[in-house]
Amino acid sequence: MTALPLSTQVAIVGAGPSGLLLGQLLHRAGVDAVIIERQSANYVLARIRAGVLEQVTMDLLDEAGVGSRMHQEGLLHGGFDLLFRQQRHRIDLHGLTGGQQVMVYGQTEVTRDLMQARSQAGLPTVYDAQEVQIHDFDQQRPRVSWRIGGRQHQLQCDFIAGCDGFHGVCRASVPPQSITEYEKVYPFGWLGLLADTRPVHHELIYVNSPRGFALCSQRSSTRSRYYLQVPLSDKVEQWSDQAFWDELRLRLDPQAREQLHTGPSLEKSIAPLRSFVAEPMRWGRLMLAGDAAHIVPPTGAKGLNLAASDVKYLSQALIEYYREGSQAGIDHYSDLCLRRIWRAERFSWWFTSLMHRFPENGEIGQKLQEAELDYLVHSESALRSVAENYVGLPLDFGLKKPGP
Ligand code: RFL
Ligand code: PHB
Repeated sequence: MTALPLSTQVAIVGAGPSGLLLGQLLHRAGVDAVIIERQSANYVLARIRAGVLEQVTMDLLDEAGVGSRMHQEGLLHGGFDLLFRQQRHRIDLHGLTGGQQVMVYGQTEVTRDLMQARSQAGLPTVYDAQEVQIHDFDQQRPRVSWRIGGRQHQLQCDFIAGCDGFHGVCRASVPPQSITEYEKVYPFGWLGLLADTRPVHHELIYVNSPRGFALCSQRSSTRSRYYLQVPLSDKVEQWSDQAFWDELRLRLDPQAREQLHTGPSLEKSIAPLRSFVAEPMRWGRLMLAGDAAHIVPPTGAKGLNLAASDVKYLSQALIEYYREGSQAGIDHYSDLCLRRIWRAERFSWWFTSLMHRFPENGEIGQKLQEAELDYLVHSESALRSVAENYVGLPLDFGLKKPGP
């Protein structure tokens, strides 16, 4: 293992996709960084999460020099299906957006590619760090400390990048009076199942059924990922594989039901759904990126993509600081990110509201949802709006001034 320096330019807390991608972009620009992660590398790789990458994220992975396996093994999708009232309607992303597509390539694989590039370059990463704490980020020389076994460690730096996810230590270390948090917790979760079975369809199917939402996704032509809306009180142990497949079948249309291939699960877990934003995303020399600063419900497939765009803006700001001695990018970082984040928050909230069952909204809520779905699939403008949000906003969106 590479010897750990006592000081670095950027200390990155968290080795999820945000932290690893930031480390890689900084390395390619000659900026030094150390990553400190509380879990083991294998634990991080075992988490099954996102599956859909926007063009902006693909471009960023290319820029970081880690895109080649994604291009070989990932699946480009030019559309997806919406299923309601037993009928499927294709959203032609490619046609509606002037040729844009999304890439189906799992977060696990993105993380694996980034970890491999980092270890090949011999860059310092600390795994299994306990009691990680950040200090003095309102002063010139912040520090990060942690313990491994019985030994205490400390790293001095110019900046701390808080890439430690929703439950991390970085956002929690900011004085509460300096931060505003906006939050909505949804009254249900997603039960996910991964299996080595042929996907039911060559594109994704988002399902609004009387029994609740379902999603048919995939990781490859032989590996499927499915989700079911379940009450928050459900425990994963209550759901046998058979019970999952039976319930999924009940939420599909007759054709999909017939084509569904079932098999033993490789992984099964329940994720709660929330919308969350912390403002601002920078205090002194601490900058937050990714899930540390914001969460979207996964319906719009935006979480990992937002993390990637934060990291793009943050790496640019830090590189500008070291190359040109300019603080401007650091000063604008939070505002630049937040405009794009709120747009993605709105879309993810809207798509979640459209596709899930909300019994607490009563019969009128149900009727209004049905009317909105009906309008959507019969209006080219409405379809175009969904498509342009799903494929993602351009990176310079935050730079453009809001209109009059
Ligand atoms: P992560 O991935 O949570 O990584 C944070 C890392 O920080 C570590 N950590 C600490 N390290 C040191 N000290 C501490 N005190 C620490 N506390 C935590 C953690 O161990 C971890 O390794 O955040 P990051 O890097 O910002 O990445 C964000 C993405 O993981 C997330 O937004 C996406 O997975 C969201 N998401 C999706 N996003 C998409 O763009 N497209 C999708 O299709 C998509 N599908 C999903 C999703 C998330 C889901 N779940 C489980 C919430 C589907 C699901 C079901
Ligand atoms: C996934 O494959 O995990 C996935 C795909 C699309 C979403 C959410 C999750 O909207």
